[in-house]
Amino acid sequence: MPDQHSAIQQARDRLARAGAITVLTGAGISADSGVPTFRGADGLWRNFRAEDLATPEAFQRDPNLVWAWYNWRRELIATKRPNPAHYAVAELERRRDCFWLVTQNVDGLHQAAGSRKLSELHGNIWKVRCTVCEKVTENREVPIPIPPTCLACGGLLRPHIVWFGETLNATDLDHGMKAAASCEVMVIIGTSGIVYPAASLAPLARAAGAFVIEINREPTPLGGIADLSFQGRASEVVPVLLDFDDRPSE
Ligand code: BJW
Ligand code: ZN
Repeated sequence: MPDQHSAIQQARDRLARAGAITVLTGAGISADSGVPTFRGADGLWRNFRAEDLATPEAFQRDPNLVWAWYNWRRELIATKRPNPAHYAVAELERRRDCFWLVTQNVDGLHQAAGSRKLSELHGNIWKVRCTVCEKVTENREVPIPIPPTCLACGGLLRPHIVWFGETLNATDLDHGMKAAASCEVMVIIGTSGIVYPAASLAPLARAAGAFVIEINREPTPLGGIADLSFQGRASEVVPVLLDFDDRPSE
């Protein structure tokens, strides 16, 4: 691994020369905005069991409990704002014709920062879906009355989120896979890289010849396939890396 200064230079250079860039983000990019991650010392799974709250079986068993948890998270996220890493990613999109953001996050902070070309692989906490007619609607009520019901058919609403054991939206996953397989540089920010199929996008990009840059506060399994790994806070490292000169160097 090169020293920090030349690694930054190398990353910027690769980004400046890349025709197509794909960014993959996870909960770590929103951690500096105050949104809890899932794993790790302060992660949600420290105090809550995923099996009790983030599976279709849990919702079937006790929808009100699951909704109470989502209300708590909606209340928390509603007070949070994008941080410099979200803004840097949005700025990169504006400067590039061939750009795609694949996020596992459900908090909507990328859109709040201005990102538009994105796939939300795991859904969005500000959308609800009817369990009967399957209509998806935006819903920003905080708290949402429990149990929430569909205005169209009266059915029970659920969060429009991909829980464990559920398949991802085929269009979003397809778009994410194509963006991974066709990019020249992939930038991975703040994901533990253990939840599939999202975790397979980095090796997919690498196998297709992409240069892979990882930014994370801690080492992850994805470090093994990254060409450059930066250990640090997303809000500090990402703006530095993405602040490159667009003119390609000789
Ligand atoms: C910072 C930082 C700072 C912190 N700066 N960095 C193949 C093999 C094995 C298992 C499977 C497989 N295929 C499917 C599975 C099963 C399962 C799975 O992957 N399980 C693994 C846990 C092993 N996958 C699924 O069930 C998926 N469905 C599917 O594949 O369907 C077909 C199928 C089903 C069953 C079997 C086989 C096939 C669906 C996955 C849905 C994930 N949903 C959640 C939603 C939770 C509820 C909610 O949000 O309301 O999505 S789980 C949770 O994890 C959430 C996240 O998007 C996702 C990823 O987490 P992420 O973003 O990486 O966060 P963390 O917390 O893990 O990591 C944060 C990182 O940030 C850390 O590295 C920190 O160091 C770092 N960090 N501060 C920079 N300031
Ligand atoms: Zn309905």
